[in-house]
Amino acid sequence: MALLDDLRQGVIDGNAPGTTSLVKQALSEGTPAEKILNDGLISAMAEVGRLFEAGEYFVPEMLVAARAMKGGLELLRPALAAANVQAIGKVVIGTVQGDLHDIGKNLVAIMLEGAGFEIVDLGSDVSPQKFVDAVAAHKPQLVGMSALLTTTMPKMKTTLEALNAAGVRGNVKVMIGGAPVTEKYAMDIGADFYAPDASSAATRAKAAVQGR
Ligand code: B1M
Repeated sequence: MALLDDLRQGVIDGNAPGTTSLVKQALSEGTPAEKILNDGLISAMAEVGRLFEAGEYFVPEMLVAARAMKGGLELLRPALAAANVQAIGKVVIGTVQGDLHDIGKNLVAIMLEGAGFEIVDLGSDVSPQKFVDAVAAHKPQLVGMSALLTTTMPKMKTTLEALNAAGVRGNVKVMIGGAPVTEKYAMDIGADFYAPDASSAATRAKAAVQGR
């Protein structure tokens, strides 16, 4: 569809005003939010990653593309989180220490919100101690950790160890995810489960807190 192609290109080009106006247009034309997200925004970020790997894009280009994507994502938030169901539990979520990538984590938070979770979003670059403090303060049923860098994945293990050391690990289920993370890694470090994307994160989180 031409409009979603233009939207995808707008994100790749880092055109934030163009991205927001095309998302608004797509929504007003009745395009489903999931389609705008997948075919426009997410698909664009995959291309940005490819351009970065190919040496055609550098950090500044990734950054402006990410800003454009975030603006579009905010407009989709109400439609994506529209389930409007009663709270089924609380999640403390964050991107692990040393890692600034927060778009995927934000998307997971939106889908969890849509599945009925109350969200405590700690942001990005979250230290193990900050996760521990948030679990103690908010008493969630679930902790979600995101990592996009192979170099920051080990912080997931460190955070699990910190939760253990603080004596709060037994009170929560821990879900992990992010592009380099795998099911096997989740099992190896002692997380409860892994989710490959935002919608499966919501389904699996719901099943985990409801004991299914
Ligand atoms: Co960076 N970056 N980046 N970057 N960046 C990647 C991740 C990279 C794959 C690019 C590449 O080389 N192709 C590469 C990592 C290589 C590796 O370690 N394997 C990389 C690199 C190297 C870097 C720097 C080191 C670059 C540098 O400085 N030389 C640097 C690191 C900074 C740091 O964090 N300390 C860096 C910086 C940045 C920006 C700041 C410029 C920007 C981030 C802006 C922001 O997030 N606010 C950025 C971006 C935008 C990317 C790419 C292009 C896009 C990431 C993204 O938003 N994807 C990325 C390339 C790529 O992924 N193709 C790349 C869209 C998002 C919707 O998908 O985050 O995968 P994703 O989330 C998905 C799933 O993974 C899953 O669900 C989400 C939705 O379906 N998921 C979860 C995510 N978290 C989950 C948690 C869960 C469950 C599922 O449970 C809790």
